[in-house]
Amino acid sequence: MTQTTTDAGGGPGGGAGGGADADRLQAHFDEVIAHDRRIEPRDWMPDAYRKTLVRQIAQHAHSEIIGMQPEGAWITRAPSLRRKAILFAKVQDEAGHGLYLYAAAETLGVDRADLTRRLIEGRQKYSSIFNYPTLSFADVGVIGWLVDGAAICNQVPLCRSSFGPYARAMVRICKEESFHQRQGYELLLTMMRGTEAQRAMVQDAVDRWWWPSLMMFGPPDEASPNSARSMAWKIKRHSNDELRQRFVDMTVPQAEKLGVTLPDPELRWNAERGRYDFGTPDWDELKRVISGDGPCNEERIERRRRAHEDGAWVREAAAAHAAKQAARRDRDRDRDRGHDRDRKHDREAS
Ligand code: BYC
Repeated sequence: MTQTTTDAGGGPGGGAGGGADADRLQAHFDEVIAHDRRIEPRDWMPDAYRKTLVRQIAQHAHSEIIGMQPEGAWITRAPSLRRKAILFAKVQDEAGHGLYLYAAAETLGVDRADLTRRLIEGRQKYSSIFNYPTLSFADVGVIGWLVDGAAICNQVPLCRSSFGPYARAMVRICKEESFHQRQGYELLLTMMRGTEAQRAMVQDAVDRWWWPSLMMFGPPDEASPNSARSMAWKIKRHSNDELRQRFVDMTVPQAEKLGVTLPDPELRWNAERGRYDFGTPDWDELKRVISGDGPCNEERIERRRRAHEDGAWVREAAAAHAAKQAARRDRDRDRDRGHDRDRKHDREAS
Protein backbone atom coordinates (compact mmCIF):
# COMPACT_ATOMS: atom_id res chain seq x y z
CA MET A 1 0.00 0.00 0.00
CA THR A 2 1.23 3.48 -0.79
CA GLN A 3 2.09 5.54 2.22
CA THR A 4 2.56 9.21 2.86
CA THR A 5 6.01 10.52 3.63
CA THR A 6 6.85 13.01 6.32
CA ASP A 7 8.00 16.58 5.81
CA ALA A 8 11.71 16.53 5.09
CA GLY A 9 11.94 20.25 5.55
CA GLY A 10 11.55 21.42 1.93
CA GLY A 11 8.66 23.60 0.83
CA PRO A 12 7.68 25.20 -2.44
CA GLY A 13 11.15 26.61 -3.14
CA GLY A 14 12.53 23.13 -3.71
CA GLY A 15 16.15 24.27 -3.55
CA ALA A 16 18.22 22.01 -1.36
CA GLY A 17 20.74 24.66 -0.43
CA GLY A 18 24.17 23.11 -0.51
CA GLY A 19 26.48 20.50 0.98
CA ALA A 20 25.35 17.95 3.52
CA ASP A 21 21.84 19.37 3.73
CA ALA A 22 21.32 19.03 0.00
CA ASP A 23 22.59 15.44 0.08
CA ARG A 24 20.34 14.56 3.02
CA LEU A 25 17.24 16.00 1.29
CA GLN A 26 18.02 14.31 -2.01
CA ALA A 27 18.67 10.99 -0.23
CA HIS A 28 15.34 11.25 1.59
CA PHE A 29 13.51 12.03 -1.66
CA ASP A 30 15.19 9.09 -3.44
CA GLU A 31 14.26 6.77 -0.60
CA VAL A 32 10.61 7.82 -0.68
CA ILE A 33 10.47 7.18 -4.42
CA ALA A 34 12.34 3.87 -4.14
CA HIS A 35 9.93 2.61 -1.47
CA ASP A 36 6.82 3.60 -3.44
CA ARG A 37 5.79 6.11 -0.82
CA ARG A 38 4.40 9.51 -1.70
CA ILE A 39 5.87 12.95 -1.97
CA GLU A 40 3.55 15.53 -0.42
CA PRO A 41 3.47 19.29 -1.17
CA ARG A 42 5.46 20.30 1.93
CA ASP A 43 8.20 17.73 1.32
CA TRP A 44 11.42 18.74 -0.30
CA MET A 45 11.56 17.79 -3.98
CA PRO A 46 14.05 18.49 -6.78
CA ASP A 47 13.13 21.53 -8.88
CA ALA A 48 12.98 19.43 -12.04
CA TYR A 49 10.49 17.02 -10.38
CA ARG A 50 8.28 19.97 -9.40
CA LYS A 51 8.54 21.44 -12.90
CA THR A 52 7.63 18.15 -14.57
CA LEU A 53 4.61 17.76 -12.33
CA VAL A 54 3.40 21.31 -12.98
CA ARG A 55 3.79 20.70 -16.72
CA GLN A 56 1.91 17.40 -16.73
CA ILE A 57 -0.81 18.29 -14.22
CA ALA A 58 -1.49 21.67 -15.87
CA GLN A 59 -1.71 20.04 -19.32
CA HIS A 60 -4.01 17.44 -17.88
CA ALA A 61 -6.24 20.09 -16.24
CA HIS A 62 -6.36 22.13 -19.46
CA SER A 63 -7.32 18.97 -21.38
CA GLU A 64 -10.30 18.39 -19.10
CA ILE A 65 -11.52 21.96 -19.51
CA ILE A 66 -10.93 22.20 -23.27
CA GLY A 67 -12.34 18.67 -23.51
CA MET A 68 -15.74 20.02 -22.48
CA GLN A 69 -16.07 21.78 -25.84
CA PRO A 70 -16.34 19.00 -28.46
CA GLU A 71 -19.09 17.16 -26.55
CA GLY A 72 -20.62 20.32 -25.09
CA ALA A 73 -21.44 21.36 -28.65
CA TRP A 74 -24.06 18.56 -28.73
CA ILE A 75 -25.91 19.39 -25.50
CA THR A 76 -28.47 21.56 -27.30
CA ARG A 77 -28.81 19.01 -30.11
CA ALA A 78 -29.07 15.78 -28.10
CA PRO A 79 -31.75 13.51 -29.58
CA SER A 80 -33.73 13.03 -26.33
CA LEU A 81 -34.11 14.52 -22.87
CA ARG A 82 -32.38 11.47 -21.38
CA ARG A 83 -29.35 11.82 -23.65
CA LYS A 84 -29.23 15.55 -22.94
CA ALA A 85 -29.25 14.99 -19.16
CA ILE A 86 -26.50 12.34 -19.45
CA LEU A 87 -24.31 14.56 -21.63
CA PHE A 88 -24.85 17.55 -19.36
CA ALA A 89 -23.72 15.52 -16.35
CA LYS A 90 -20.67 14.17 -18.17
CA VAL A 91 -19.48 17.58 -19.34
CA GLN A 92 -20.02 18.92 -15.82
CA ASP A 93 -17.89 16.05 -14.44
CA GLU A 94 -15.08 17.15 -16.78
CA ALA A 95 -15.21 20.66 -15.33
CA GLY A 96 -14.88 19.03 -11.90
CA HIS A 97 -11.84 17.01 -13.05
CA GLY A 98 -10.21 20.21 -14.28
CA LEU A 99 -10.80 21.79 -10.88
CA TYR A 100 -9.30 18.88 -8.89
CA LEU A 101 -6.26 18.99 -11.15
CA TYR A 102 -5.76 22.77 -10.95
CA ALA A 103 -6.04 22.40 -7.17
CA ALA A 104 -3.38 19.65 -7.24
CA ALA A 105 -1.13 21.90 -9.37
CA GLU A 106 -1.59 24.77 -6.90
CA THR A 107 -0.13 22.64 -4.10
CA LEU A 108 3.14 22.91 -6.07
CA GLY A 109 3.18 26.68 -5.67
CA VAL A 110 1.70 27.76 -9.02
CA ASP A 111 -1.39 29.90 -9.50
CA ARG A 112 -4.38 28.65 -11.45
CA ALA A 113 -5.02 32.07 -13.03
CA ASP A 114 -1.46 32.02 -14.34
CA LEU A 115 -1.87 28.50 -15.74
CA THR A 116 -5.04 29.59 -17.55
CA ARG A 117 -3.19 32.57 -18.98
CA ARG A 118 -0.41 30.28 -20.21
CA LEU A 119 -2.99 28.04 -21.92
CA ILE A 120 -4.75 30.94 -23.62
CA GLU A 121 -1.46 32.41 -24.79
CA GLY A 122 -0.44 29.04 -26.28
CA ARG A 123 2.43 28.57 -23.80
CA GLN A 124 1.03 25.35 -22.35
CA LYS A 125 -0.38 22.32 -24.14
CA TYR A 126 -3.56 20.29 -23.86
CA SER A 127 -4.41 16.89 -25.30
CA SER A 128 -4.28 16.69 -29.10
CA ILE A 129 -7.54 14.72 -29.16
CA PHE A 130 -9.68 17.78 -28.47
CA ASN A 131 -8.61 19.48 -31.69
CA TYR A 132 -10.83 17.24 -33.80
CA PRO A 133 -14.44 18.18 -34.63
CA THR A 134 -17.56 16.34 -33.44
CA LEU A 135 -19.60 15.93 -36.63
CA SER A 136 -22.53 13.78 -35.45
CA PHE A 137 -24.12 12.55 -32.24
CA ALA A 138 -22.31 9.23 -32.73
CA ASP A 139 -19.13 11.18 -31.95
CA VAL A 140 -20.43 11.67 -28.41
CA GLY A 141 -20.63 7.88 -28.01
CA VAL A 142 -17.23 7.32 -29.61
CA ILE A 143 -15.59 9.95 -27.40
CA GLY A 144 -17.01 8.13 -24.37
CA TRP A 145 -15.90 4.72 -25.62
CA LEU A 146 -12.50 5.46 -27.21
CA VAL A 147 -11.33 8.79 -25.73
CA ASP A 148 -12.44 8.03 -22.18
CA GLY A 149 -11.25 4.45 -22.69
CA ALA A 150 -7.79 5.73 -23.63
CA ALA A 151 -7.93 8.15 -20.71
CA ILE A 152 -8.65 5.26 -18.33
CA CYS A 153 -5.70 3.20 -19.64
CA ASN A 154 -3.45 6.22 -19.22
CA GLN A 155 -4.83 7.44 -15.91
CA VAL A 156 -5.42 4.33 -13.78
CA PRO A 157 -1.64 3.94 -13.32
CA LEU A 158 -1.49 7.65 -12.38
CA CYS A 159 -3.49 6.75 -9.23
CA ARG A 160 -0.12 5.33 -8.09
CA SER A 161 1.81 8.39 -9.15
CA SER A 162 4.50 9.41 -6.65
CA PHE A 163 3.01 12.87 -5.99
CA GLY A 164 0.21 12.54 -3.39
CA PRO A 165 -2.28 15.24 -4.52
CA TYR A 166 -2.09 14.12 -8.17
CA ALA A 167 -2.52 10.44 -7.29
CA ARG A 168 -5.50 11.16 -5.03
CA ALA A 169 -7.20 13.39 -7.62
CA MET A 170 -6.80 10.60 -10.17
CA VAL A 171 -8.66 8.06 -8.00
CA ARG A 172 -11.89 10.02 -8.18
CA ILE A 173 -11.37 11.05 -11.79
CA CYS A 174 -10.87 7.44 -12.88
CA LYS A 175 -14.07 6.32 -11.20
CA GLU A 176 -15.99 8.93 -13.14
CA GLU A 177 -14.11 8.21 -16.38
CA SER A 178 -15.07 4.56 -16.24
CA PHE A 179 -18.72 5.59 -15.88
CA HIS A 180 -18.25 7.93 -18.86
CA GLN A 181 -16.79 5.15 -20.93
CA ARG A 182 -19.72 2.86 -20.22
CA GLN A 183 -22.23 5.58 -21.14
CA GLY A 184 -20.43 6.04 -24.47
CA TYR A 185 -20.46 2.32 -25.18
CA GLU A 186 -24.13 2.04 -24.20
CA LEU A 187 -25.02 4.91 -26.55
CA LEU A 188 -23.16 3.17 -29.40
CA LEU A 189 -24.82 -0.21 -28.66
CA THR A 190 -28.19 1.54 -28.85
CA MET A 191 -27.32 3.18 -32.17
CA MET A 192 -26.00 -0.12 -33.58
CA ARG A 193 -29.38 -1.70 -32.78
CA GLY A 194 -31.09 1.14 -34.67
CA THR A 195 -31.34 1.93 -38.38
CA GLU A 196 -28.81 1.38 -41.15
CA ALA A 197 -28.14 5.14 -41.15
CA GLN A 198 -27.37 5.08 -37.41
CA ARG A 199 -24.95 2.17 -37.83
CA ALA A 200 -23.23 4.07 -40.63
CA MET A 201 -22.91 7.13 -38.35
CA VAL A 202 -21.21 5.00 -35.68
CA GLN A 203 -18.78 3.44 -38.17
CA ASP A 204 -17.93 6.86 -39.61
CA ALA A 205 -17.23 8.24 -36.13
CA VAL A 206 -15.04 5.22 -35.24
CA ASP A 207 -13.09 5.68 -38.49
CA ARG A 208 -12.38 9.34 -37.64
CA TRP A 209 -11.53 8.92 -33.93
CA TRP A 210 -9.49 5.68 -33.92
CA TRP A 211 -6.09 7.06 -34.90
CA PRO A 212 -6.37 10.32 -32.90
CA SER A 213 -7.26 8.16 -29.85
CA LEU A 214 -4.04 6.15 -30.29
CA MET A 215 -2.13 9.44 -30.49
CA MET A 216 -3.44 10.51 -27.07
CA PHE A 217 -0.75 8.31 -25.49
CA GLY A 218 1.93 10.58 -26.89
CA PRO A 219 4.83 10.01 -29.30
CA PRO A 220 6.48 6.58 -29.60
CA ASP A 221 8.88 5.77 -26.75
CA GLU A 222 12.00 6.50 -28.77
CA ALA A 223 10.67 10.03 -29.48
CA SER A 224 9.35 10.75 -25.97
CA PRO A 225 11.86 13.08 -24.27
CA ASN A 226 10.11 13.11 -20.88
CA SER A 227 9.22 9.46 -20.33
CA ALA A 228 12.46 8.07 -18.92
CA ARG A 229 12.78 10.67 -16.20
CA SER A 230 9.06 10.71 -15.37
CA MET A 231 9.14 6.93 -15.02
CA ALA A 232 12.27 7.00 -12.86
CA TRP A 233 10.43 9.46 -10.57
CA LYS A 234 7.31 7.21 -10.72
CA ILE A 235 5.18 10.09 -11.94
CA LYS A 236 4.44 7.98 -15.02
CA ARG A 237 4.29 4.24 -14.35
CA HIS A 238 4.37 2.91 -17.94
CA SER A 239 5.74 4.08 -21.25
CA ASN A 240 3.55 5.66 -23.96
CA ASP A 241 3.85 2.57 -26.20
CA GLU A 242 3.02 0.12 -23.42
CA LEU A 243 -0.19 2.04 -22.58
CA ARG A 244 -1.10 2.33 -26.28
CA GLN A 245 -0.74 -1.45 -26.63
CA ARG A 246 -2.93 -2.03 -23.56
CA PHE A 247 -5.59 0.23 -25.06
CA VAL A 248 -5.59 -1.68 -28.36
CA ASP A 249 -5.77 -5.04 -26.56
CA MET A 250 -8.69 -3.83 -24.46
CA THR A 251 -10.60 -2.18 -27.31
CA VAL A 252 -10.48 -4.70 -30.18
CA PRO A 253 -12.82 -7.23 -28.48
CA GLN A 254 -15.18 -4.35 -27.59
CA ALA A 255 -15.25 -3.27 -31.26
CA GLU A 256 -16.09 -6.83 -32.30
CA LYS A 257 -18.95 -7.01 -29.83
CA LEU A 258 -20.23 -3.65 -31.01
CA GLY A 259 -20.10 -4.75 -34.66
CA VAL A 260 -17.78 -2.03 -35.98
CA THR A 261 -14.47 -2.37 -37.79
CA LEU A 262 -11.33 -0.50 -36.77
CA PRO A 263 -9.65 1.37 -39.63
CA ASP A 264 -6.30 -0.42 -39.48
CA PRO A 265 -5.46 -3.08 -42.09
CA GLU A 266 -2.47 -4.20 -40.00
CA LEU A 267 -4.53 -4.94 -36.91
CA ARG A 268 -4.36 -8.65 -36.06
CA TRP A 269 -3.93 -10.99 -33.11
CA ASN A 270 -0.35 -12.10 -32.54
CA ALA A 271 -0.56 -15.46 -30.75
CA GLU A 272 3.16 -15.48 -30.00
CA ARG A 273 3.06 -12.14 -28.18
CA GLY A 274 -0.44 -12.73 -26.83
CA ARG A 275 -1.27 -9.18 -27.94
CA TYR A 276 -2.61 -7.40 -31.02
CA ASP A 277 -0.26 -6.09 -33.70
CA PHE A 278 -1.34 -2.76 -35.11
CA GLY A 279 -0.27 -0.11 -37.62
CA THR A 280 1.71 3.06 -37.02
CA PRO A 281 -0.18 6.28 -36.26
CA ASP A 282 0.68 9.30 -38.41
CA TRP A 283 3.24 10.89 -36.11
CA ASP A 284 3.56 13.94 -38.37
CA GLU A 285 -0.13 14.59 -37.83
CA LEU A 286 0.36 14.39 -34.05
CA LYS A 287 3.24 16.89 -34.27
CA ARG A 288 1.12 19.26 -36.36
CA VAL A 289 -1.85 19.05 -33.98
CA ILE A 290 0.32 19.53 -30.89
CA SER A 291 2.01 22.54 -32.43
CA GLY A 292 -1.32 24.28 -33.03
CA ASP A 293 -2.17 23.23 -36.56
CA GLY A 294 -5.01 20.75 -35.98
CA PRO A 295 -8.52 21.09 -37.41
CA CYS A 296 -9.92 22.94 -34.36
CA ASN A 297 -6.97 24.37 -32.37
CA GLU A 298 -7.79 28.02 -33.02
CA GLU A 299 -11.49 27.56 -32.33
CA ARG A 300 -10.86 25.74 -29.04
CA ILE A 301 -8.46 28.35 -27.67
CA GLU A 302 -10.58 31.26 -28.86
CA ARG A 303 -13.63 29.78 -27.15
CA ARG A 304 -11.66 29.22 -23.93
CA ARG A 305 -10.34 32.79 -24.06
CA ARG A 306 -13.86 34.19 -24.54
CA ALA A 307 -15.28 32.05 -21.70
CA HIS A 308 -12.48 33.27 -19.43
CA GLU A 309 -13.15 36.92 -20.29
CA ASP A 310 -16.93 36.52 -20.04
CA GLY A 311 -16.46 34.94 -16.62
CA ALA A 312 -14.37 37.82 -15.26
CA TRP A 313 -17.40 39.40 -13.54
CA VAL A 314 -18.15 36.10 -11.72
CA ARG A 315 -14.60 35.92 -10.38
CA GLU A 316 -14.71 39.61 -9.37
CA ALA A 317 -18.13 39.17 -7.69
CA ALA A 318 -16.91 36.08 -5.80
CA ALA A 319 -13.77 37.92 -4.65
CA ALA A 320 -15.83 40.98 -3.55
CA HIS A 321 -18.24 38.70 -1.66
CA ALA A 322 -15.37 36.91 0.08
CA ALA A 323 -13.82 40.28 1.04
CA LYS A 324 -17.15 41.52 2.47
CA GLN A 325 -17.58 38.33 4.49
CA ALA A 326 -14.05 38.62 5.86
CA ALA A 327 -14.66 42.30 6.79
CA ARG A 328 -17.96 41.32 8.52
CA ARG A 329 -16.19 38.55 10.46
CA ASP A 330 -13.51 41.05 11.58
CA ARG A 331 -16.19 43.59 12.64
CA ASP A 332 -18.14 40.93 14.60
CA ARG A 333 -14.95 39.73 16.30
CA ASP A 334 -14.00 43.31 17.30
CA ARG A 335 -17.55 43.94 18.58
CA ASP A 336 -17.51 40.70 20.65
CA ARG A 337 -14.12 41.64 22.11
CA GLY A 338 -15.53 45.11 22.97
CA HIS A 339 -18.51 43.49 24.74
CA ASP A 340 -16.18 41.19 26.71
CA ARG A 341 -14.09 44.19 27.78
CA ASP A 342 -17.24 46.12 28.87
CA ARG A 343 -18.54 43.15 30.87
CA LYS A 344 -15.14 42.71 32.60
CA HIS A 345 -15.08 46.42 33.35
CA ASP A 346 -18.64 46.29 34.82
CA ARG A 347 -17.72 43.26 36.98
CA GLU A 348 -14.65 45.00 38.33
CA ALA A 349 -16.61 48.22 39.00
CA SER A 350 -19.43 46.46 40.94
N1 BYC B 1 -1.40 15.87 -26.90
O1 BYC B 1 7.80 13.20 -23.73
P1 BYC B 1 6.34 13.00 -23.95
C1 BYC B 1 -9.51 13.31 -20.89
C2 BYC B 1 3.53 16.43 -25.62
S1 BYC B 1 -8.25 14.42 -20.68
C3 BYC B 1 -0.70 17.01 -26.67
O2 BYC B 1 5.88 11.61 -24.19
P2 BYC B 1 5.01 13.07 -21.39
C4 BYC B 1 -10.85 13.75 -21.20
C5 BYC B 1 4.07 16.33 -24.22
O3 BYC B 1 3.32 17.12 -23.34
C6 BYC B 1 -6.83 13.53 -21.27
N2 BYC B 1 0.60 17.01 -26.31
O4 BYC B 1 5.54 13.71 -22.75
C7 BYC B 1 -11.26 15.04 -20.95
C8 BYC B 1 5.49 16.83 -24.43
O5 BYC B 1 5.49 18.25 -24.59
P3 BYC B 1 6.19 19.23 -23.50
C9 BYC B 1 -5.55 14.18 -20.93
C10 BYC B 1 1.20 15.81 -26.16
O6 BYC B 1 4.46 14.18 -20.57
C11 BYC B 1 -12.52 15.44 -21.34
C12 BYC B 1 5.82 16.28 -25.80
O7 BYC B 1 4.60 16.06 -26.46
N3 BYC B 1 -4.73 13.20 -20.26
O8 BYC B 1 -9.20 12.18 -20.85
O9 BYC B 1 6.02 12.20 -20.77
C13 BYC B 1 -13.38 14.57 -22.01
C14 BYC B 1 6.63 14.99 -25.74
O10 BYC B 1 5.85 13.92 -25.16
C15 BYC B 1 0.51 14.61 -26.37
C16 BYC B 1 -3.58 13.55 -19.67
O11 BYC B 1 -3.18 14.68 -19.71
C17 BYC B 1 -0.82 14.66 -26.75
N4 BYC B 1 -1.55 13.56 -26.99
O12 BYC B 1 3.81 12.12 -21.84
C18 BYC B 1 -13.01 13.26 -22.22
C19 BYC B 1 -2.88 12.43 -18.93
N5 BYC B 1 1.38 13.59 -26.14
O13 BYC B 1 5.27 19.26 -22.31
C20 BYC B 1 -11.74 12.82 -21.81
C21 BYC B 1 -1.67 12.88 -18.19
C22 BYC B 1 2.54 14.15 -25.82
O14 BYC B 1 7.51 18.62 -23.15
N6 BYC B 1 -0.53 13.08 -19.07
N7 BYC B 1 2.45 15.48 -25.84
O15 BYC B 1 6.26 20.55 -24.19
C23 BYC B 1 0.29 12.10 -19.46
O16 BYC B 1 0.12 10.93 -19.14
C24 BYC B 1 1.50 12.48 -20.27
O17 BYC B 1 1.70 13.87 -20.12
C25 BYC B 1 1.38 12.13 -21.78
C26 BYC B 1 2.66 12.63 -22.48
C27 BYC B 1 1.31 10.62 -21.94
C28 BYC B 1 0.18 12.78 -22.44
